[in-house]
Amino acid sequence: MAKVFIGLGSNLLDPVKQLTKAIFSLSQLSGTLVLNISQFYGSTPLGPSDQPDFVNAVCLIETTFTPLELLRALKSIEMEQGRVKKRHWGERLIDLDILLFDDLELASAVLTIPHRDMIFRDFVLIPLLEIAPDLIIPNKGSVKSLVLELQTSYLYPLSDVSQ
Ligand code: ROI
Repeated sequence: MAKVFIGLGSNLLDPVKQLTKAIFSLSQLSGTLVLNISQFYGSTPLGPSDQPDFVNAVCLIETTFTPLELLRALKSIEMEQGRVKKRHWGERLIDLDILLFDDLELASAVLTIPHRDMIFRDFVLIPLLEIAPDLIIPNKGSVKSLVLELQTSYLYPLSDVSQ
């Protein structure tokens, strides 16, 4: 069984519902257990600012899938939920990213682990710190130090999300 951290994000059609639905779908995957879920955070968009705020979270699963099998499973959850990519760095119904897969380091055309941009993103690092305060990211350092290095954070308590 591999321990895998997954980043979740949505900024369309009731984002809280989209994240909740995606986490339920993860729990229904064969050979997969959802072990932990961070709080849901409101987050101003990285990318074009004329789009709704995001809701972001991170969850920890345990799975018998290989990285590529899991990637395929995440893509099919996104498709089932109706993921539509409107524009580059634009709004999305549900986005599921493999952040870390055990201590694996992998760089292929379709999948890079650890996730390439995770170390710069408050909406990944802060939820990750919440559920894995002592985590070390292969070749990138501790989540704690990466959070301290963040220049700015645009996360806010979910109760403030304007819908
Ligand atoms: N911005 C925020 N705040 N949260 C996201 O999950 C997110 N996802 C994206 C882009 C469009 C880059 N911006 C985001 O894919």
